[in-house]
Amino acid sequence: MTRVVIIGAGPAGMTVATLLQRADIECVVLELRDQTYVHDRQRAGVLDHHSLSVYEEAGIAEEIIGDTPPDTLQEIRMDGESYFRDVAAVAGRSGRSVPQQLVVQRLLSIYLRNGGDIRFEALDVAIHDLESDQPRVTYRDPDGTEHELKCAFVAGCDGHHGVSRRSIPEDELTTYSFDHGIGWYTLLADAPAPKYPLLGISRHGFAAQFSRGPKASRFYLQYWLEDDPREWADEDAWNQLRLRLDDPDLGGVPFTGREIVEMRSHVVEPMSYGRLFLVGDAAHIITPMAAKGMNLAIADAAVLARAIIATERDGDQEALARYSPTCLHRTWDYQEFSRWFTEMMHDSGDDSRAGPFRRQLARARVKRLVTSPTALAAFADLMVGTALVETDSLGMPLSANT
Ligand code: FAS
Repeated sequence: MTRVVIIGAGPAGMTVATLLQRADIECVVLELRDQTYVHDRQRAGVLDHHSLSVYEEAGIAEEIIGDTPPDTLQEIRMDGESYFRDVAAVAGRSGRSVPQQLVVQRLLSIYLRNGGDIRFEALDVAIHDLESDQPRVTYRDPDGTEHELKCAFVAGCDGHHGVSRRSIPEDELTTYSFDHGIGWYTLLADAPAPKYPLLGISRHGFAAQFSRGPKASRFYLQYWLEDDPREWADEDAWNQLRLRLDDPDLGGVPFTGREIVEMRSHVVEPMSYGRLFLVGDAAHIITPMAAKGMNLAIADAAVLARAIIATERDGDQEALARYSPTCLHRTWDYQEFSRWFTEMMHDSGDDSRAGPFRRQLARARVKRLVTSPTALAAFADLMVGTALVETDSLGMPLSANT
């Protein structure tokens, strides 16, 4: 019998599937969309050090990373000045700028190469009998044939709009959400990648430029929610990028991708119900400011895979009971960091919302970050990716600082 049904083939789903496959635990992945969609969907762009260690432990890091060099410096541009921070050197470890679609493509190819079972275009997925020790998952394939899978565990890796979280009775969940009141207009272009990840603070608002491979860049432009940047002419968007990144020669090529990301944060507790475990965006949404979305999904996936392996191999039920508190400990740590970073980078530019006093506070934070080694060390530790803190089933860190 299939031991684990995994719903969703994003970074969370494909990480759980690949780790369980390498432990010979039989699993099936059900994905709503077709293979091309999953293969080509562009989102995040950074694997932090902890995510790399998850793939190293599984012996697949080389294939996931490919020839991407370690991340080193980051550049902040403010008032015509450039500040470089070598977060990798300060933290003594580094991440890699591997685009999310490459991470998913490579996990998929490892999983399929080793005979993994994945069913694309699985429609109307529904989860049943979650309180029993043998939940069932039903779905329909594109020609209408109904299917039912019995299993021991369900991994809900189907993102924020998936079916898994909605399968849990509402009164069993506590939902936390926060609206940052801003959005990012994200733009892809075949514009040469910046030498280092670039963040721009200006009176016109925040902007950023990240590599998406040697010949492509992903740009982020802050916008206010009453505006719709999709109505902007490309040249207006380029003008804003030139102004905010302080680079008059930038761009002028057509954009190849446009998306808006409204900055909302969202966490549900607990991240498990009966035999269903919520993983990644199915349980939490985080602003892309600190590039933690994909990395939280991979961290959850690793904790769940380890717990299922411990249960299946050693009958250790405790591991699964610690899944939700351990992942929530990390989620709230990164939510706090992302809010701190989002506030600093957005309030220090245009003060039309935060007001002049908060603008000065945010600028003081930037100046502390680029002048105080202690502040930079604390920032680098979180930015590069902290080691996982295991907690007990009540959420208390098992190795709290004494
Ligand atoms: P995903 O959403 O990636 O994957 C869920 C999968 O489940 C999808 O393949 C979906 O098709 C499938 N699915 C959904 N419903 C289903 C159902 N009912 N049945 C079966 N399958 C179902 N993070 C960053 O750090 N930097 C960024 O630049 C960045 N940009 C982003 C841009 C956008 C537009 C979005 C939405 C997110 C972005 N993120 C970014 C965050 C992103 O990286 C997520 O955190 C990451 O994709 C989470 O991975 P998963 O939890 O696997 O969910």
